[in-house]
Amino acid sequence: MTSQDYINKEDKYGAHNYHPLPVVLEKGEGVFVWDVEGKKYYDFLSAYSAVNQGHCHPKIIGAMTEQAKKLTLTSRAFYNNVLGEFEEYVTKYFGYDKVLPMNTGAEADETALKLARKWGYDKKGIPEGEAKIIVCENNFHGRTITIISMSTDPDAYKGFGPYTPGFKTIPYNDINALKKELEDENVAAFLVEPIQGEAGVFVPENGYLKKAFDLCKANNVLFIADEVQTGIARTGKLLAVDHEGVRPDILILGKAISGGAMPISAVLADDDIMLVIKPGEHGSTFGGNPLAGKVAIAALEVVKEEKLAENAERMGKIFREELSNIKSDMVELVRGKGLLNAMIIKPKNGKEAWDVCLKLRDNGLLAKPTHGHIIRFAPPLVINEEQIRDAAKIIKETILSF
Ligand code: IF1
Repeated sequence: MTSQDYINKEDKYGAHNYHPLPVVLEKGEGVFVWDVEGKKYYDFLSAYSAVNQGHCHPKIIGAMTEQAKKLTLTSRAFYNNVLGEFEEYVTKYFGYDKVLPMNTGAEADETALKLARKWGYDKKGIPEGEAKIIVCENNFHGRTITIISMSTDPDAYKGFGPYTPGFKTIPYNDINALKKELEDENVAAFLVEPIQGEAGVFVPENGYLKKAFDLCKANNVLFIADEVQTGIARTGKLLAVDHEGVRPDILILGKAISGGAMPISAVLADDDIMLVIKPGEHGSTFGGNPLAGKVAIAALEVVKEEKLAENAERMGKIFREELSNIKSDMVELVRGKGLLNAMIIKPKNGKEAWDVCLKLRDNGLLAKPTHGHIIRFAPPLVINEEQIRDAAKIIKETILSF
């Protein structure tokens, strides 16, 4: 079968809820992926920052294979010998009392919303059913109906109403707007991405997260960081909030907590927040399964052992430096932190970001535009200097070919 055969099959039998770049992958190793014709590519998306440790990392796959032969799932109806080990490991790793394990990022965000509302009623004394949660414009927290109810992107919410109430939207990176909304006694929490990924890698001004956190504390409001995309060393620190020394009241993790081996997400908080959810009030069939536990421990060990945060910091600097040397009127600007970067493309002769990504594919590098004119560049954090410079060269030559 050729790539087109695979594409046709997906088109015929699969829902049309995506518009993928036309490339059909069948193998991944480290920073590279291969298509069904054997062509090799640099993966500069890393499954939206889920494959930070590199494709099919031997340590992660080894842990997965070993556990898969023993016990994959018990459900939470019973205990198992892995969940406690994972819970101790991950809470000590990030410095929280407790963790609530889920599967996808959206489920973790939903869990955080439920925790915040329940905390608002039980601990802050907000009248039942009146809790408000503040979110930012251009946010992306997942695809469930409650999460798209918080979205300002019509592509995310149009046609899916009625929407979940109880959310207030403010501009990102605007402390005064937050300050004003916090005057409302019924606000339980502020949910924010430390860097807005989907919006196009918007890095807020230095100090924004710290000021926001301090304002929340001054108003007895929970600060919730969605680090599903920015966490796990992607921005050059273990967490993006670490750049400002902020410790969120609720921390949301997903994606690379499993190294891309399987869906694993987690919500971390201290006892005074986490224990407002009582037995039987929340959960999921696969949440905290033994296979996920072993995979997550291995994936997090790799981050430390291979110093992926430090590497992301160093390689990110080299990458932005290389890209800033591209002399082309197609490149409006390059921005990012660590190895979460984006290039804003100015259309030229009718060619835009999508066309650049098609040409990048032909030249052996995979990336995908977001919001039409922004190309996100996010390789696995295991990338080395020779590879990052080689990739930058491909990007430069591709841009200059227009
Ligand atoms: C798709 C976007 C990125 C996330 C943050 C929660 C979630 C995500 C900050 C939900 C997920 C994914 C979803 C994926 C593409 C990708 C994405 F383009 F959709 F917006 F990364 F920017 N919080 N982001 O980024 O996690 O439920 O997906 O596990 O929907 O195509 P999930």
